[in-house]
Amino acid sequence: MHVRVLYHDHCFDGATSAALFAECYAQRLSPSASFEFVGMNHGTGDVFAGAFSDDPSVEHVCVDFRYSADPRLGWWFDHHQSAFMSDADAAHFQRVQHRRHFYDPKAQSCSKFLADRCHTELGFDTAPFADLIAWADLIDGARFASPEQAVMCREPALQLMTWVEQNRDPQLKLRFIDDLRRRSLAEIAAESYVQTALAPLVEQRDEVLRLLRERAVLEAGVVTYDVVDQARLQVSKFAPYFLYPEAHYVVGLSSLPGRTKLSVGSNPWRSDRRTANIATLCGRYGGGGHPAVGAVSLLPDEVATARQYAAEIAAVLKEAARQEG
Ligand SMILES: [Mn+2]
Repeated sequence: MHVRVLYHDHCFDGATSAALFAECYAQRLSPSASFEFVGMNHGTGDVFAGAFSDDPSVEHVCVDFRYSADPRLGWWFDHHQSAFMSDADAAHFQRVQHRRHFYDPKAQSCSKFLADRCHTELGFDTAPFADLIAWADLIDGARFASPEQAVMCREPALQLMTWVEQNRDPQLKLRFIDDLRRRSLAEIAAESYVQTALAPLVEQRDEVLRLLRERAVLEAGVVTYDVVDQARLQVSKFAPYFLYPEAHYVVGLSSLPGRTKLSVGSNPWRSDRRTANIATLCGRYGGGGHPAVGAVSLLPDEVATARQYAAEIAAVLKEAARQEG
């Protein structure tokens, strides 16, 4: 049997889900199975174009990625809220009741959900992968212990999370999934293919922190920063809380390709305290997001407008922070 594994690309949970399923398949279903791995990316149009083979000897599995009504989809595991691209797809999933299609939008990670299902359904021994599964669950749920853990990413699993999100080398994607099946996270993170790629990312992170130390200001519970003059500087949404762990909210301005971005967030380590609805607040300015984090995108030449919006939003959030105490 040849198994084609479609998995969520550029994502630690996606790579881990792919490795766990392949390992389960080889151990419990077919020791002689061969595998190929195809990274899948969300987007508009038919994202499954070319993903399914007409060869009847190929078994298809899709992990940590959206549903396809294609009858060739043999196995499916997902936990994304946005798993169904249309009502027709959702209705198809409900109607077919496929015994090898598994979906739980309440699962924090696909890795843990898949491992649990493979244990129950196929008797897969997940114990050797307990560390990997626990880290995938923490990472996909963004349950970082502290801003320092989220920003510095010192633990091997978090180094590998950073690596997998930026890697674009197709051969190394396969090597990484293979490594996840047989080696510890510490062993993989120490590999030169990982450390070489991480070095420039660590430099960029330090550059962001240096700039934020100069420019980010905490006032009345709200951190504001403006790095619009730094082209394409990506500020991690956790970095402001690393500098100001007590902050209630963050309002930041940056320049990304083709847009001026106004980022608005609430402190994820103090989510119990949040009273402002950031999706609603950003919505007033043509943006959107979630109750806890959102953004407004403007054109590259609308910096003055963006600064005006940022000041207004910061004022609303300072009042919210004042009442939160
Ligand atoms: Mn996931």
